[in-house]
Amino acid sequence: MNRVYLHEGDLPFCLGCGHTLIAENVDKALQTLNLDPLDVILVTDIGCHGIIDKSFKTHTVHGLHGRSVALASGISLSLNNPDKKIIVFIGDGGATIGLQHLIDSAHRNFNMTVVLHNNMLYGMTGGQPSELTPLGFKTPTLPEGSTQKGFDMCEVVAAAGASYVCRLMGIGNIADQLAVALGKKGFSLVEVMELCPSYAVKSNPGMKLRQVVEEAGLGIRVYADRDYTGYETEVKTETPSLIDKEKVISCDFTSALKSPARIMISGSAGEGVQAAAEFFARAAIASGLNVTKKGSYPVTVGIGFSSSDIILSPEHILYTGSPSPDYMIITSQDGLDHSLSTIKNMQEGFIFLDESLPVPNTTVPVIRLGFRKLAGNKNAAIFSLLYLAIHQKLFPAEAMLQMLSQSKLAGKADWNALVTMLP
Ligand SMILES: Cc1ncc(C[n+]2csc(CCOP(=O)(O)OP(=O)(O)O)c2C)c(N)n1
Ligand code: SF4
Repeated sequence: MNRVYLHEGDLPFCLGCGHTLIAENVDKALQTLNLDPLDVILVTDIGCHGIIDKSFKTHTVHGLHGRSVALASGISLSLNNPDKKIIVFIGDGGATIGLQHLIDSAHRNFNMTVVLHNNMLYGMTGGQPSELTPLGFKTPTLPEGSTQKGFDMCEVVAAAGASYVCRLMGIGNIADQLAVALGKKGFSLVEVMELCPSYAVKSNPGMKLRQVVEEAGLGIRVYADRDYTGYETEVKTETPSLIDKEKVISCDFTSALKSPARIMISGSAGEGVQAAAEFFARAAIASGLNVTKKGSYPVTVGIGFSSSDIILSPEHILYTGSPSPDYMIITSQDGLDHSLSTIKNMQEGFIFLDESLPVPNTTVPVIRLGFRKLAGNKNAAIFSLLYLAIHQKLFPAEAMLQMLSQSKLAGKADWNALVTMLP
């Protein structure tokens, strides 16, 4: 059978990995259901099974380890559309790390099919045991074999209230059984038993999958097949969009910027760095530019550094990373300490450094300015970005002054006067 939902070419798994059989059979099962690839949302998480994303032509969403069911629950609830098929790929490691998500989602009967890739160990990290590793099963980190019985995920999920639950052997053609689960309404789970040739087979020479499954007492059968009666939870259909609450920024200004400018500002927590970056980003948008802005600060938000990466571009921004900025602004010692490794990697660009700080070791030009002295500690970040906009001709100062005049920062400083103090 030709592939429809999977791209042509090799799949990313080791030779003989059960994940390949599952991916190929999911493709076949979807062909039976004849779904448009863009009506299918595949949600995966960390683990070997999750690296399949790029091979599927469907929508794909990749989450943290063990959280694919949680993500899929959100997608299922927000779409609330039975014509969209949500498929979750999860490993035995992820399924046990995120067990509560599975139980809750099955309990509420959210629309999705979970395909549990049970190779009985953590494949991606080198073969550690999971909570589904059977008694006596050896792994590279447990060469003496597991001393405890893995639990039966089908029993757990069936007991939680799923519409449909079954366990399959990951051998041969399993497309028809997968199609049955994929065709069910509500929460369905298919646990596919498989082996990881790289870690399980090496640790258990001569092992046969059927024998392992049988000795573990895991039934190859349907555990639940219930009529779907709807979500076991209230679904809000009239949830207002959070985006609608955002004020639309009108483009009242223009920018002469011809190519992307990557900016990093680093200062201290509590000195308005994030707010300054936000004003700067909004002013750039008001000048017709595309903008991305990211913030970085310790979890203890009131102490230590606070920094922001901003990209301005006349073109769409397809990559939001900014490993080496064109302009680095440093307004405090915390900011300097945090930025030293970035400064070390800067081969070109400019560093604008508050004059109170020592000059770091760098080949890049360093321009020392009195941001803190002229504007005060709390306004140094905004002042420095205002300076940058004007002196590097990124966009008109008026755009930022307008943003400031409309904010609660309007009366905090005489921004127009500060502009004239710039060297
Ligand atoms: C919360 C969390 N814990 C641990 C890890 C480290 N980690 C990455 S992959 C992995 C094992 C994946 O095993 P499994 O989910 O069974 O998938 P497989 O690789 O076997 O397909 C672990 C423990 C992580 N990324 N996130
Ligand atoms: S390490 Fe194991 S689970 Fe991962 S791709 Fe290779 S065979 Fe598959």
